[in-house]
Parts: sequence; C-alpha cells; structure tokens
Amino acid sequence: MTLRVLVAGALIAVLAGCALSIPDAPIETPEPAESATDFVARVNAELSELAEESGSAAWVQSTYINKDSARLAARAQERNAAFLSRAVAESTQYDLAAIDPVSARALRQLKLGTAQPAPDNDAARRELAEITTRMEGLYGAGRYCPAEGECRTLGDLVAVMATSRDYEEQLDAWLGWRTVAPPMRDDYARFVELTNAGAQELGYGNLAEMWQSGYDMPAADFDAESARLWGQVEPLYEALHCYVRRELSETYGEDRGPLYGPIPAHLLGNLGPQGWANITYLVAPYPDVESPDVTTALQAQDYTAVQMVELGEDFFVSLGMPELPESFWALSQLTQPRDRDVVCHASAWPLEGGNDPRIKMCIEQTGEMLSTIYHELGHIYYFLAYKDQPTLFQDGANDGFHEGIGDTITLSLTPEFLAGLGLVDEIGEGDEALINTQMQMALDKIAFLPFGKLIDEWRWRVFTGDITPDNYNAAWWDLRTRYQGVAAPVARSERDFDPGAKYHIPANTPYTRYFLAHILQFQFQRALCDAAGFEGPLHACSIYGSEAAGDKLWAMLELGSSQPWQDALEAATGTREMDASALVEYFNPLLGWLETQNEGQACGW
Ligand code: X8Z
Ligand code: ZN
Repeated sequence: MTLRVLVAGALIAVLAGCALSIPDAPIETPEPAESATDFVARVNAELSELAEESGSAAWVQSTYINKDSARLAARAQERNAAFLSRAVAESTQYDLAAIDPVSARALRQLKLGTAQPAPDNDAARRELAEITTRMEGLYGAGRYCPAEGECRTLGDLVAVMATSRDYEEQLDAWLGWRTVAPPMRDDYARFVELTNAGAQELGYGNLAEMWQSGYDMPAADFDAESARLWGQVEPLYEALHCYVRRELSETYGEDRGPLYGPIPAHLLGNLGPQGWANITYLVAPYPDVESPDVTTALQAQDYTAVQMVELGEDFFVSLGMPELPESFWALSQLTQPRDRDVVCHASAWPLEGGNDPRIKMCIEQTGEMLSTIYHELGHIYYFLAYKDQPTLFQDGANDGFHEGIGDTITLSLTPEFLAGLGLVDEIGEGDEALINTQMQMALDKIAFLPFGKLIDEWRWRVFTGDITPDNYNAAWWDLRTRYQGVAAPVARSERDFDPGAKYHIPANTPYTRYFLAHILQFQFQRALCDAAGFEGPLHACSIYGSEAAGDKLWAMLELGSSQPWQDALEAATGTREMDASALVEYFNPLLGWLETQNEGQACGW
C-alpha cells in the first residue's frame, strides 16, 4: 500500500502508481483546450472521488488481511495508477513556467503523488499492485513459528524485546521475527525494477531521484542536505552510544556486551532497529533517583485504549483545536482484533479527504504506545487543518513536517505535565532527576537518528543500482554498523532479507521523513514555546493549554503543501532552514553529562 495512505498525505491510494512517456525535448504543442486551472480543478475532483473507493479498499486490506481484501485493494491501486498515468501525461501539455504558480505547484505535486510509480501498462500495474499487497500481507500476517512451541506474532516478539533481559531469549525473538522477511526478497527485487521503470517514464533517473525531488530543492542537493543535518547530530549520538555500550557491557558481561566496536543489535530493547527507550532502566544514570515510568502508571491505573487516545485529544483541544469527530471514535481501529490478521503498525488515514480521519493501531498499556498515539494524532490534526485545501495540496509542507507534529507534542510531556495527569508519581527534583529524564528522551529521540538516516540511504542505493539483490543484506548491515554502531548478533547472509523485517520496506514508506521529523520537532517546539511565552530551558517547556502556540501551529498545518516548506517553516519559526540547533539546545544538560562520563573512554566503533 502507498506511503500516503499510511502516514500522511490525503492523496491516499489514489496515487498508488503512475507512469507516462515524457519526450526528451520540449515540443511545440497547440494551445491546450482546457485551461491549466480548469485541468487542475478537474484532477482534484477526480482524485478525491477515486480516493473514496481506494481508501476504503486499502483500509479493509490492512484491517482484514485475507485473499479477497488483498485482491480488491490491488485492483483499486491499479485503477489509481492508471488514472495517475493519464493525468500526468495530460499535464505535460502545460508549460509550468508559463501558467499561474498555484496550478504549476499543483501539477508538480501530481507528478510526485506516489512513492511507487508503475509503468504505464496494465500488466505492469497489475504485477506491481499484487507485489505490494503481497509484501504488506506477509508483514502483517507474519509469525515466528519455532521448531518447537507455538507460533508467535509481531506483538508477542515486541513484548519479549521490551521486557526480557535474557540474552538468549532476546536473540531468539530477534532472529525469529526476521524469518518473516526472506519470502519478500524476490518480490522486493522485482518491485525495484518495476518502480524504477515507472519513475523513468515520469522523467526521473530512478526512484531515488523521484523521492529526493519532494523537498522544494534540486533532487541532487538533497543527499547533501540530509548529510548536513546528520553531521549536526552525530556527536550527540556517538556520546550516547559510548555510554550505553558501557552500561550494556556491565549488564551482559564483556563477552556478550563488548566494550569496543558495535553493540549487538538485539540488546537494545527493540525488535526494530530504532528506539532504545525500553532499556531505560538498564542504563539510567541515577538508578536511585526518580525517572518517569508511564508504562507502570498506565498499567496500574488500567488505562483503556480509548482513554489513552482521549489523553492525546485533550492536548490538541487545549491548544484551541477541534475535538475529534464522532466517526473517528466509531471507525478507528484502536486495539488488535482477536479473530483476524491486521497490520498492527500504527498509521493515520485521511479518508474522505480528511472528513473521515481514522487511526489504526494495536494499542497496549505502554508509554511507547502513548507517544505513538500523540504521533498519530499529529497526522490526524494535520488532515483536519488542511482538509479544505484542494486535494493536491492535502499533504504536509514536506513529509518530515507531517511526521513531526505529534512528536512535537510529546516534547511537552514533561515530568511535571505527566504528574498533573497522574502518570508520574513523584517529580524528581534537581540535576540527577533531570539527567535521568533526558536520558530517557535521548534513548528514544537521539538513538533513532542514525537509523532514520540510513534506511533510505540503503533504498536510494538500491534504486540507483549501487546495491543489487546479491548484496542487499550485506549492504544493510554495512550501513547499520557505519551509522548506528550496531552489529548483527550472529552471521547473516544473502539468504536473509533483514530490511524486509522493518515495516517500511514491505510497505514502501519512505523513511527520511522520520529523520527530518526528529530534527524539525525541536525547531517547532522552540517556536511554539516562544509563542506560548515560556521562559526557561527548552526541555522544561510544555505548551499545554496555550492557544497562542496552537494558533501558530494550526496556521502552519492549514497550509498543507500549498507553499514550499521553506515558507511554511519561516512563518512558523522565522528560519528557512531545517536545523538541529534546537535539538542540541534541548539536550544540552545531557550532552554535558555524557562528555564527563565518556572522558578517557575509547568511544566510536
Ligand atoms: O512508522 C512510524 C509511525 C507511523 S507513521 C508509527 N514511525 C516510524 C517507525 O515506527 O519506524 C514513527 C517513528 C518512526
Ligand atoms: Zn507517522
């Protein structure tokens, strides 16, 4: 299924694929029969009409995984792809430099309206739609069935990783989940061929170039732009890595938790390769001083999924934003159904152009899930804010903005704020409590950064042909070691397909958006705290209840993608650049502490 259905844009499955043949050189064309504005208006109307059906088909595919729902979703995807090919082909009759700028922007968005462009022929569209629905089904219905014992689902294995500190048990879960991925390998290789061909028909060199074209800057500059941002945060990550590696070595012993070199990937509390928040209590700087423990509080108070989502809604409402519509509560999937396979990976859906917004989650009583609820509601409030924009502008200013809104709200969940909700018993006072809290945040937000960066570096190189099926897995582990300083705990080979064990690979959701979001959210927070009149260190700010901050945020959200992101960012924050200085400012206390801890240590890997 498309990225846009899953996480952000309102173009949803309508834009599941596209293609056309673009002539090499401009040719003289007669004056178009339809004006550019009329053409754009017609495309907007047809897109929103098509999205109703394909949105529902995709929703059913993800919430009732079976042969029939896959077939129906694949057919809807094919129809969208055919429409998109036709619309993009027709749009080439307009000279973007000569038509009004709003129509020109809309036509550029149209061309970027899918993450998985299909070549413009029925057979290729069908093959691609079948491959993508199959890969997502394999992930969603994935089970680890050991030689002895019962099969286990993704949720079962995530729970093991989050709570177990038994080396072998974690290794078994880590390896077990990776057994779902090898069957996707051939499909993925074919997927790359088809979508690259689709991107080429659209005039891009390959799908990497197409993905990199979505940032209101030349595609060729985007790699350097993301490298620049990584350079700003890399020292923080290295300092965190150095400290965590030492703590793990103490827990597991030097033979299993080495003091030098990469950290074994299965010791970080997460099945996926990103956040490390689940090992907070193993690495807490001051174990005898209070650290927020939202999971225990949610369990002790037996919070329901609905109550957890209500907490999230309440925050947005406190900023002056609307309550969630009744249909959200009636039609969202909040918990895992017992009787069927679903895709549990959390997502937000702009059905009916944002008039029927829903989330799809399998909520459990954990702090991590509560953060994900805020994340998803960030998407939902974006949908609500831009739903009156034309369909082609119903999207984030860039995809990092969309991913960063709910995360920005999580920065306001300070210990004081959580204590007000009754989710933290005692607010620790003083520097030691602050360092504990900052460590917990860093294990989530800083540990994520290199993974957020590398996953698309892998895909970009796959799409350019630099990484081929013969070295999919080896190249994956090279990048994981280079960026994250983690290593596979046992030898891996090209019979494995470890990238496929991460949801966004079979679902083909571009990932740089999360890397950008992890930087942008601190920029947004700094601007919103200013608007709220907060004075004090950034890490202590909560914007809860500030309508001034809410107005500022809403003004950015309601623009959708109608303006270049640089303009949206400038209006909200006063700067036109994505910049990690707010992140560095937020973590300043921890960084100072880590530097002292790491003095004289051999850091790096
Ligand atoms: O996929 C997500 C969201 C849905 S857009 C739950 N995230 C990434 C992940 O889980 O890998 C949020 C953070 C990174
Ligand atoms: Zn998201």
